[in-house]
Amino acid sequence: MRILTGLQPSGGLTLGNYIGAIKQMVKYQDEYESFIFVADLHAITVPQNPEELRRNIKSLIAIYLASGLDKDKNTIFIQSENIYHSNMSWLLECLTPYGELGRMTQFKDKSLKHQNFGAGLLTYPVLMASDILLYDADFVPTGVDQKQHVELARNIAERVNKKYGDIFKLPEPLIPKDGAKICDLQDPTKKMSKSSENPKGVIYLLDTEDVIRKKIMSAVTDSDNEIKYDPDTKPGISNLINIYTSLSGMKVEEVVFKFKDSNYGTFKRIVADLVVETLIPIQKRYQEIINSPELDKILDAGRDKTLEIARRKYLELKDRMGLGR
Ligand code: ATP
Ligand code: LTN
Repeated sequence: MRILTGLQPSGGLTLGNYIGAIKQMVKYQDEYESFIFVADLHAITVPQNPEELRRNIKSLIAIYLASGLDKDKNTIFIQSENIYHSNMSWLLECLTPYGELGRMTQFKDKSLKHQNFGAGLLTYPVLMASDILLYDADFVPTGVDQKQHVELARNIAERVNKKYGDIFKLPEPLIPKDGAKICDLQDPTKKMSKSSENPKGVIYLLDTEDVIRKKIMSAVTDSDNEIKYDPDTKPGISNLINIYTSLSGMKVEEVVFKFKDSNYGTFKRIVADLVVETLIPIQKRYQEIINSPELDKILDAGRDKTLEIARRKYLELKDRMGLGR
């Protein structure tokens, strides 16, 4: 079985991205044939600074590797280095009803946030469908926010298969059942997000140990000083329990039982220790990888392998549609 997934290189990955996306990829590499990429073409659907974008692309690859993605178990590549993603996207755009794209919730949200946005913001999910369908992915690991896009990819595949014969495999989203949503430390009713306005509520994967500890120690909690899991009435402490649970591999009930007699200060310190213990080794490996020639070798191999696979799929649809000679 094959999976394919990617993140956008929009800078400053958070502990939420690590727990919700990267840690899952590391788990899946032992269960599936994995294609992992950097969605840089998706990133330009909103304005980007070119130097910053290039730095973020490389940085994301180094984060993948430093977090434990094994180059021998995954095909790792950069989306824009494979021309067939955008070529395929054009073919699929012409086969996708305009109205269907306007109904995507992400488009509705993002088009309100940005002024004078480009047409790419609307066609974004078709490019995502191309990413998925080019590789016959069985499953697409992703957050709930992307479920609608994976469903669109499946609809596109069904439609194309009906019209031109069996070309595409029908993909399914793979959403972790126990996957906790990590919340902002200053506003625990909100998702921890890299585009947050208040960096104090967000743990960035490359934050120093000192900064990580300070942010966790000043996380907003309630005043009853009782370690209990109740996201509705105790969102702050429940968020810290979620962080501890996700990083330790323990169950929520086990964590609550273990710390039932601790006060908030002690529990925060223990959560901070675990976050530091998790992130510092990743940061060390990141520093070793970011400027190593190994990185280029991995990306060259990923590009060459995916060009071969994607080319075949693209030519198949192009041919069946009657394009070219
Ligand atoms: P933005 O601020 O640009 O919306 P983001 O940090 O919210 O970005 P995305 O780039 O939308 O993150 O997320 C990539 C993937 O990371 C998501 O599909 C989801 O799986 C995961 N993810 C992001 N934030 C969290 C979070 N707070 N908790 C759990 N998973 C998360
Ligand atoms: N839209 C996704 C990134 C993404 C993706 C994909 C994920 C682009 N193409 C294909 C899975 C499969 C996001 O913003 N998280």
